[in-house]
Amino acid sequence: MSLWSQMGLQEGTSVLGIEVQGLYDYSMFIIVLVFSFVAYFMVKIVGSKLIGRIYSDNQLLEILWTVLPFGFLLALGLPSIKLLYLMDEIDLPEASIKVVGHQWYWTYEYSDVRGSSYKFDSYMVPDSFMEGGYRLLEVDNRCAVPSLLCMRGLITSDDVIHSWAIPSSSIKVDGVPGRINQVKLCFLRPGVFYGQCSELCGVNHSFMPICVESVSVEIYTNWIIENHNEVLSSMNKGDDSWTWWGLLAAAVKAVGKSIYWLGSMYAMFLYYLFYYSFYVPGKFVVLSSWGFAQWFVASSFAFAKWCVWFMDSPVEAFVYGVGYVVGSVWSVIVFVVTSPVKATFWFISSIYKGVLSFGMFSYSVFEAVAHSLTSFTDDGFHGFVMEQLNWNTKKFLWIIADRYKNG
Ligand SMILES: [Cu+2]
Repeated sequence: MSLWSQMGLQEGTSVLGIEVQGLYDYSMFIIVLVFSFVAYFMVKIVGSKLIGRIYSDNQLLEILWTVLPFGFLLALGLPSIKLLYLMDEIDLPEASIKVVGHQWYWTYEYSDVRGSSYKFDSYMVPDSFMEGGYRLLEVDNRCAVPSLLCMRGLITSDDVIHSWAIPSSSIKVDGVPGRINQVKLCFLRPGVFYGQCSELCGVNHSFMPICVESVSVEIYTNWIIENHNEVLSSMNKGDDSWTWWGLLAAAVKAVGKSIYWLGSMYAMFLYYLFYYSFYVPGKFVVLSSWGFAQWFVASSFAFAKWCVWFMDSPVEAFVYGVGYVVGSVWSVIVFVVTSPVKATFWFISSIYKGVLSFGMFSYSVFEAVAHSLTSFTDDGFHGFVMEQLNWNTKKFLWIIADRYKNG
């Protein structure tokens, strides 16, 4: 959940949440770099009397300030579009949780798990009943979901439009009367996650919070079978005392921190510029041109050997060299003259192959760069999550099968 003086997004609690957090940090990274760069040059140019000499009719500068923003926009847009489409992805859910918005509370209905249909209302806990916990966020009955199990949320409304939102998991789905919207619910860890109704729905719009409790698959499955209510866990109250000295120290710390972060961001920018402009394509070039490199090394070695021979006995080596070159040229001429069709075919096919491999090469480089640009979590993390999901799905089905094997 959000806390006082929080600058960034909330810590992601689903794969999508982490990806969106990554996109936010990445976007802020680019935006702060561009903003500080432009601000610096604005101040510099406004205070200078010699701008005409450097900046007027500077063709290179004009090309640069057209091409660079284009690249930045592309770098901002591509990952954003990718995540936008990933948000609509449901995958294969194990069960559904129906969420119905009312004026002004939520109803959760668990009716997809075999043999159990369970429904309860979730109201905000008013101040007069609060015993610790978070004001305006705590509810009497939390929506229980399993962690690391793929679930589907079906969101609708009974009266006006509401919106079911959990920022830390990048979930925000409108509950529209007469329609059912779906969303993937897959929390990465057990915990309590908060949200609020995000579509203005009347006077008590601010007082219908969303509180999701993510529990382990075993607990969830047994709970849904038994239809037991979860007990509100007591929470610690935050310390909210402050002094002027503390405020001053915090301000000094914040200024120091911003200077430090700005410096490290420029260093990081240069690192990534090098990484994506040279390292990624360079690595690909080295790997793909291995065959050519082998041929080149072998030829160089042969040539060096010939050079040594030439120093030893120049006449013999020279005659051999001339003979070799003439022989090679002669064999090409003989090949072209004796079988012109074959030679033409070979020539055209080599050009075709060359163009094709160049195209493939450019495409692979583009793909490699695009993939590393648009993914904020690594493949190892995805593999780990998939492994856990598979294992939890098995557990979920085992527990249900075990409970119902005797009818
Ligand atoms: Cu609302």
